[in-house]
Formats: sequence, structure tokens, C-alpha cells
Amino acid sequence: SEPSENQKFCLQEVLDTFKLCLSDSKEVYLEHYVAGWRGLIKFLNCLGSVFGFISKDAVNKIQILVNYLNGENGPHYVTMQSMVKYELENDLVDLTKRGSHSESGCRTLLRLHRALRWLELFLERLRTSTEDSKTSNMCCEAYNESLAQHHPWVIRKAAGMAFCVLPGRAAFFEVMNVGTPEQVVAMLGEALPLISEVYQITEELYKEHNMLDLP
Ligand code: 1Q0
Repeated sequence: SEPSENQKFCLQEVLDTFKLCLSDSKEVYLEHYVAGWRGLIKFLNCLGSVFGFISKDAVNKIQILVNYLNGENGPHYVTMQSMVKYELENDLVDLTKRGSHSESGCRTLLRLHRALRWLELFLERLRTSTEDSKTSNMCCEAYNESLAQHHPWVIRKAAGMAFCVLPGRAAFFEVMNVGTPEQVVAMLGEALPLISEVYQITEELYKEHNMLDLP
């Protein structure tokens, strides 16, 4: 088999990891959340090197979380809920300005969480798009409604330039590696409620602890 094979993106795989994210009591397992992002980054890497600066940042954030998970305090990082409790109780989070905990699990996860909102908005547009819809427009609109509000001008500029070179809808669906456009749309319909639920639970958790603006 080809060496590139394990790099091949598969939407079903991402879907499966997001399914594993929620425990019976609706806590979010960090391990599977991070695995979901890994799958998405695989997809991003298939789109070309222009997206390198985005995938680099995402990989970096994932690695920070994985290091906590595998570290000596790993058991506290099993779910988002346990992580938040542990870091807050032990003063491990910079709450108002960056200080000695600039790479806390909480602030790192918040960045991915905001990006998940972008994903949700983008996938919903993709799902309801028509043959002549432009992926770059859908991506840009989703970004402006979500992540852009948290990014400085230079990043917004760079992101906008990257969106311009996104492949068209047909090629984009192809990379998703699901099947016909109808099958892609069906799978998006299945994936979106899962992604939304994980997003909502995280959002509530952060709101409850007043952590939606962590520096
Ligand atoms: C398909 C096109 C992908 C476009 C991704 C949109 C997001 C743009 C974000 C650009 C910013 C990246 C540069 C770094 C920014 C950081 O400053 C920022 C804040 O962190 P910090 O430490 O400075 O406070 N970081 C972030 O906001 C995190 C951004 C993570 C973005 C992860 C995007 C992963 C994308 C995956 C592709 C999914 C394709 C969807 C279709 C597949 C079907 C399921």
C-alpha cells in the first residue's frame, strides 16, 4: 500500500471520534476531542502548504493538551470538566492577563473551541450549498461570524488569503473521501449535531466559570 495512505483523510473517522467525545453524563473526553482535531488537521494538510500556518498552530495547541494528558497530572485532564476544575482550584489559569500560566489547558482549549464554532458554521454552509456555491465564500463568512472576532488584523488578512485558494466545492467534496456529493451531504447532516452538541457543552462550561475571554 502507498505510504501516503495513512495520511488520507476520512470524514467517517472524524465523525467516529466526535461520537466518542461525550460520556454518559455529557462530559467531554479530551482524548477524543483532540483526536477529532487531529483528523481535521489531516484534511487541512491535504489542501496544501498555504494552510501550513493554520495547521501548525492547531497542532501546537493539540500538543499542549496531549502533554497534560500524558503528564503526571494526566488523570485530571481526562475530561474538559475535570481539567477546568483542577486548573481553577490550583490557580493554574491566567484569568485576566497573561502571566505565568500562558499555556494553561483552559486557554489552549478555548482557542480550539472557538475554531469548532467556525467549523460548525462552515459545515452547515457546505451541507446546504448548491453546485455553484463557492467554498471560499462559505469559509470566509463562517470565519467572519466566529473566529475573526478573536483574531488581530494580520491573522485575519492571512486567513482571508488562504481561503481564496481553497479548492472548489466538487474538489473539496472529493478530498472528504466519502462518496457522491449526496453522500457527503448526508454525512454532514449526521456530523453536525454531534459537533454542535460538543460545542454547546463546552460553551456552557466556559460561561459558567466566566472563562470565555481567557487571555
Ligand atoms: C478549510 C479551510 C481551513 C480554514 C481554517 C479556518 C481557521 C483560520 C484560522 C487562522 C488562524 C491560524 C493562525 C494562528 C492563530 C492564533 O493566533 C490563534 C489564537 O491563538 P493564540 O495562542 O495566539 O491566542 N489560534 C486559533 O485561533 C486556533 C485556530 C485553529 C484552527 C484550526 C483549523 C483546523 C481546520 C481544519 C480543517 C477542517 C476542514 C473542514 C472540512 C472537513 C470536513 C469535516
